[in-house]
Amino acid sequence: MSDEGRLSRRNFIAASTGFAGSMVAGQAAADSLADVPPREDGADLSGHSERSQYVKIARIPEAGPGKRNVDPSDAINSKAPLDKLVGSITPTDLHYERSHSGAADLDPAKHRLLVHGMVRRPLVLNIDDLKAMPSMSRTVFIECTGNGWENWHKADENLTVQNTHGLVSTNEWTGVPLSFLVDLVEKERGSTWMLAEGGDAAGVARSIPLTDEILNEAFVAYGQNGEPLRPAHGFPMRLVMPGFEGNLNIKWLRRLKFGDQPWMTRWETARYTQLQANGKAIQFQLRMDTNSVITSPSGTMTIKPGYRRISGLAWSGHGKIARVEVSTDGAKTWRDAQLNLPALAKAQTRFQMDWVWDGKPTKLVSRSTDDKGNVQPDRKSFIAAVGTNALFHYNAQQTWSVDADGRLRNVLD
Ligand SMILES: Nc1nc2c(c(=O)[nH]1)N[C@H]1C(S)=C(S)[C@@H](COP(=O)(O)O)O[C@H]1N2
Ligand SMILES: [Mo]
Repeated sequence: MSDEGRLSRRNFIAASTGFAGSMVAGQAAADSLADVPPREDGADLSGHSERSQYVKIARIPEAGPGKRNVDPSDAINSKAPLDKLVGSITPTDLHYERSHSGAADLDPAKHRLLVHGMVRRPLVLNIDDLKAMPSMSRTVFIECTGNGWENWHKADENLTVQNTHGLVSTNEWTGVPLSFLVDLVEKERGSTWMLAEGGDAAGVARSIPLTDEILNEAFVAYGQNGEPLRPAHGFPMRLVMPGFEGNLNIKWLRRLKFGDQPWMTRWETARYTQLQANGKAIQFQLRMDTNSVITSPSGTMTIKPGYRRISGLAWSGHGKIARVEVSTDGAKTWRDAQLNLPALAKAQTRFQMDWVWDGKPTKLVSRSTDDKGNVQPDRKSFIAAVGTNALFHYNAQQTWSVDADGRLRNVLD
């Protein structure tokens, strides 16, 4: 065991048997089950299982930055409860959702995918055609470019980590590699762009540059965490674009068109462009940057002095998470957190660290580094570089303040 592990065990035992902790771990009264509740009868077996009645966990629909507690019919996205999740996989029904015109439930028997444009053999495929092709499975995060948009200008101190960071999730997706489809339709060499279009009313369509990375890694998914996609996530088929902005992961996929230049759809001209400090906008800022957040303890939670475990999630659209550092003194000093391995490329990685809180007001911050050397920026340098006109791709370090009563709040730094 590492020194850190040994330290952690000593702290845990000291805290739980002593003065400080909220924990109940203790020496067993006797060599018997006296302290352990009796066995209980079970419910009837069923077609599928529900969460425990003791577990309250749900997404929250929101209507945009600062627009909380809205009627679900006004919601534009529904955020994942990061504060209540453990490990690195998001349960399917809690994967965040962003749908521009609701969640269509398409009939797979009628659904078709057209693959055409600069190809020698245009094809129309149905779901059975896709399932007959060689498949791959990959665990990746999908993140909306709007994730973090709550904190561009000010920090509402009553936000939870679900409010600030709930537009990212990690699932295992199964489907057909884009490279297989490209070969199948015999894409022409001169085609360097691909249009992906959805079959929902919003008509979301994006131009995607066919870099080697994208040709090697993108896929058309029909499976999600071992079952068919859920309607909210694009049933019966969606594009998965590991590491790139959520909006490119086109749901209810009905068309892939190959060409030699971008189509300049309204989704990449009017929308999903980034207004810079100088008033000019950036187009096609497609990569999701290195990011992390402490999920426990986090905004609105209350802690007691003594031993506790800090835990959170880190991710990068560039590759694997190589390191996460945590500061418990407002970014003055940092310690390396432990990463729950394996850290998969372009997937969320859980980190944890032990901490003994002395009861004095302080600030908790995390900072991630990926295997390409990208370091998550602090807020001051991030804003200095990007300005505050922007809306998307916020990846500055998240700070939670802890006041003397142990209450955590969302603060800018
Ligand atoms: N057809 C279609 N595809 C879409 C969208 C949409 O509204 N329609 N939303 C996009 C956006 S903005 C994001 S962030 C992701 C969200 O995927 P999820 O809902 O599975 O989390 O899907 C993208 N693909
Ligand atoms: Mo998004």
